[in-house]
Amino acid sequence: MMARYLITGIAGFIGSSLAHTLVEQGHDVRGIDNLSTGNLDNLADIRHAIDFHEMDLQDATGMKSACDGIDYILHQGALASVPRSVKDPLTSHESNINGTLNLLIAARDAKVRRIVYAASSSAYGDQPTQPKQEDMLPRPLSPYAVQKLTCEYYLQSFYRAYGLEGVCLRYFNIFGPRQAADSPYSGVIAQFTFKMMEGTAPTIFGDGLTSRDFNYVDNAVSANLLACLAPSEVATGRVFNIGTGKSHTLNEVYATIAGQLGFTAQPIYGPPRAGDIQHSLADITRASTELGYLPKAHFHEGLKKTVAWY
Ligand code: UD2
Repeated sequence: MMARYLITGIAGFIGSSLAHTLVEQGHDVRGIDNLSTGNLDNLADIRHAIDFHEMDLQDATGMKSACDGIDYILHQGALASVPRSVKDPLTSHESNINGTLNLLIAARDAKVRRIVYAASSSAYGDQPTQPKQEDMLPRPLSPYAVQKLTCEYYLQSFYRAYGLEGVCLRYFNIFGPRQAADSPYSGVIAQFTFKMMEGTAPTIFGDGLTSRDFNYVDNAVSANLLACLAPSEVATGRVFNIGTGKSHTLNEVYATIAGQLGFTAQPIYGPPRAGDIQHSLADITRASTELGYLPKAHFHEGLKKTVAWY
């Protein structure tokens, strides 16, 4: 059945990927973005098929009209990045927490059926046990992790207090085409690819053995669609890890991209970044068994498509 979707952060990396899939499937797509980090180029080929509004999440009147008549909200809009939040915690707080709260109030008043939230694996912080399971105690290390975790709690409280259905997807390092590459706050795969294509050796922060559960964007898109359609008793008020169950080190990522591009220079090693976690790996049992989530796109094939896109 066709449904009406609102995507926040629609001009960003994951938001625009969601928009392409939903438009292809024939759904009604409305999208908002304040274009602070998003880019309308990401929507160029589907711009005619979506109802786009340049708008900030903190604009209460704007959120009211954005939520009007919507079935599902896919809330991707945020000032992402751990180091950005370390540098300027207040600005990212305003965008990530105040913006989300403002959206939740509008969604509640508009009687939106369900909101699916882009939560973050950073919530686990320096929790030492691997792989990460949703029931582990969160130990956030950065302002960004605190902000993303706070909004999970806000979603849960809006369900309990007002009956607004919310599902939290804890994304583990999503990568793929359309991820911005030209900022120091971009994801590592995008930055490494961009720099090597320019002929500059990227910097690896730390010893190169830092590892992440890198998850290709198509898997995150499918998780969002499953989260909208899952029965309420399974999904609502709950948190799901959206990773792959496998991790790769930064040295491996560097070598793989370099191999694909024929880039021969050795990496530069720098000190670890403040707020960084050493290892991150998802246990995806809950999402698999309860949402039917299956990360079909694998790391190497995803990396090939990503490098080819830039
Ligand atoms: C965090 C979250 C992720 C998502 C993301 C949004 C964790 C484990 N993951 O990603 O789920 O919410 O934030 O922004 O918290 N690095 C380099 N060289 C560079 C750039 C990065 O070595 O030029 C390192 C960086 O220090 C880190 C790793 O690469 O150890 C990954 O960094 P990232 O910024 O791509 O993602 P991360 O893990 O902060």
